Amino acid sequence: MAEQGEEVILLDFWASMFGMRVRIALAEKGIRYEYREQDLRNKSQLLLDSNPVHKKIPVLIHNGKPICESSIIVEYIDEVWNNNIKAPLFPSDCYGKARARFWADFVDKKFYLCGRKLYTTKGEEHEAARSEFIECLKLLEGELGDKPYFGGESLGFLDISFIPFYSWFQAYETYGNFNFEQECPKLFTWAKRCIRENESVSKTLPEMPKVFEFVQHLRKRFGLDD
Ligand code: GS8
Repeated sequence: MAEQGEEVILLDFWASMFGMRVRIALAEKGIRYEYREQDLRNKSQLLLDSNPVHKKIPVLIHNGKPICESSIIVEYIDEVWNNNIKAPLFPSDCYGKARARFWADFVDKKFYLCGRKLYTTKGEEHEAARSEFIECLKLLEGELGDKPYFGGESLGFLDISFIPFYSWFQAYETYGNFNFEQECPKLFTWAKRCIRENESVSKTLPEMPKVFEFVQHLRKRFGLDD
């Protein structure tokens, strides 16, 4: 729990998988904070001042000091509020840490971008993105192996980096025309487990149909649907 007199503010947007990472990490550590929903089409001065480089959410403002980039924020949270209730988010060995960071980086650089293409492109580009997306899922499933969580027995950094995307799966499945459970049964079971066993996750992830509706609006705005 944040110490008395500490001020923790989160600039976020409800459907953002990057923002969800931070919300899950804060919930894991039991930190009280002020949530400030941002209008990304009309950015607040606070957001522009807090993240002048990327001008993106999420931004965590801790005692007036902004921290940007979701993975960096999650690591910060793990380091600052390391006292108590829950185990650290990273494994204690350096190799395990490096591995968790590597795969989280893969989620950001490869998986996220392929996923976006499923609902923003058509034709050949879409077909290529679809194959690549399923390949990414299978690689992640390989990294999970037979473990309950990516880091072992409990929710850790890579789980937190990846599970927010689950709330986008109705959109991914619909526009990517595939079935997650059939393609990657172990990963599907992992997603269900993350939600079932962790209130930090179940309380953070929005309902899939709500995200799906949001994606439908995005497609209309991009001129992909009428
Ligand atoms: C990505 C944040 C991001 O894309 C992170 O924090 O991990 N690498 C960053 N934020 C989006 C909303 S989620 O799709 C955002 O703020 N977009 C506003 C914009 O691009 O103008």
